[in-house]
Amino acid sequence: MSDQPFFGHIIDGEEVPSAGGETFEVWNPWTREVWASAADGQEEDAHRAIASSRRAFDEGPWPRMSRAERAGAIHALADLMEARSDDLATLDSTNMAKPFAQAKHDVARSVHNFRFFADHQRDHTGEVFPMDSGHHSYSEFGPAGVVAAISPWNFPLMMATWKIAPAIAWGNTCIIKPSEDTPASVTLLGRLATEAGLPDGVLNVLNGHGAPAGSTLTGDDRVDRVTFTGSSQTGKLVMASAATHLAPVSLELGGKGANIVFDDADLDNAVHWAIEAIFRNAGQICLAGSRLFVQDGIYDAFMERFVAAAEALTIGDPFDPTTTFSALASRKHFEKVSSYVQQAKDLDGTLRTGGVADDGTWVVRPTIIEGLGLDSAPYCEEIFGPVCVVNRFDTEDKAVHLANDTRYGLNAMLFTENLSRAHRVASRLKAGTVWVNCFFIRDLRTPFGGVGDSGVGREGGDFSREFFTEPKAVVMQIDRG
Ligand code: TXE
Repeated sequence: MSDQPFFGHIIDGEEVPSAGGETFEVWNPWTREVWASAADGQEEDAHRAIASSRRAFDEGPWPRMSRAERAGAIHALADLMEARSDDLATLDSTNMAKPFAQAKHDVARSVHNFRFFADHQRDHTGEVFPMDSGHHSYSEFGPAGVVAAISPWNFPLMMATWKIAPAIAWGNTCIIKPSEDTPASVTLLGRLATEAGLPDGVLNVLNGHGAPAGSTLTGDDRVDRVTFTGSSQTGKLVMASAATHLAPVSLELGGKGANIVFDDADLDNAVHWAIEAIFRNAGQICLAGSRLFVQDGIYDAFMERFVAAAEALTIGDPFDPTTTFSALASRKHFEKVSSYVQQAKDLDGTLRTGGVADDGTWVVRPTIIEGLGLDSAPYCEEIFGPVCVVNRFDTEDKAVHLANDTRYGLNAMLFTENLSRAHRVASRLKAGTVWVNCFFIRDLRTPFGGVGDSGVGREGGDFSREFFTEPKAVVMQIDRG
């Protein structure tokens, strides 16, 4: 028996292996070693998780609790997460080479996800529709049922909690399937849910691969909602699978975010956020500012500082407190990102800095490329790594055209000190979120999601309520005596 950690499924409050004993290896991308194993969920395991969540919804206390009781239980889970925040962050850093300080930041945001949605459902209001006909109507938001949530590996804990928190807050039960690359932190979250006393089956964790674990969940007619974050390609499969039983889907998919820097930008601020937008988490962010457009008048000054700031990032062990940038999350992903860097070179792009670290690690250094064609793959496709493709522009119209000329539309950034321009351009950009003079700042009440290949639907605040509940209209006749 190995003494490596093992991450089982959490079903009905217990951690269990797959019924057939299947497991998969869990890698540490910084050391490039296997450090743990996890249960590899098969159809039978998925059916068991669904049956458990179904039972918890149909017969258990959770959907029938008062809103205040549910909020209290979720806050208790958030308290435990805070107490174990170093452990949760350690698992994400080990599992995907996220610098520890960034992993801690993710845990804090994950805790906030739970606290926010606990309070949001507890304090929500319905609407009243006064009618002229001697009736009045009002809206009511009841839980939808069993939610299947499928999450990716780039923010293992944070993306999972972004789905679990509103799902369970609104009285649903939830099965989360983390990415097979990063099962660790979400499994610990499942253990904490048991410890916090959440009723059995309210939060089940099913470990395993996209198929059969994920696809069994999305295609099962006992599942009432499917929420997914991942690639656009897999998103289409998930939507088709959920359509077989007409389960509503919420899909947050890839991105190729435009970052526009106008001549009148505050240069220090623009450089700071441009670095964050493409090199935080080694660029493995759907919201990355991977297409950078810089206006002619500021181009040279901006690029000089941008390149210098990229070169000043400290590459290293994610647990070294001085590290700001580390390896990519898996060998497969390292190979994908490396191949885009190679394509850029083959296409005669100019590498201003960066490139693949040629030392056997899975590091692609902070990379900045100029001179690529607007139809080239590294410019058009989601690389999902620390690779920024830069172009210059002259007019505001041109910048808007370049930014919008993509299949994606998750987010965009723009930097200007001109107030009118900021509003004008923000409103013309085809994107779910536009950040002006900043990046990555969120208010959980706002809609979050994307346009085009970046997704279907919005989550956040009342948008999450719409998705995770069955809104109902109640029409009453007023007895006028
Ligand atoms: O994604 P997948 P992968 C993009 C990014 C990355 C690429 C591939 O460009 O390089 O996708 O990454 C589960 N039914 N993003 O292969 O396949 C899978 O097990 C149900 C952007 O990791 O989309 C995992 O839990 N589930 C993105 C999750 O889907 C299935 C974040 C994501 O995996 C499934 C991640 C199926 N048929 C990658 N197949 C973002 N938007 O942030 C797979 N899965």
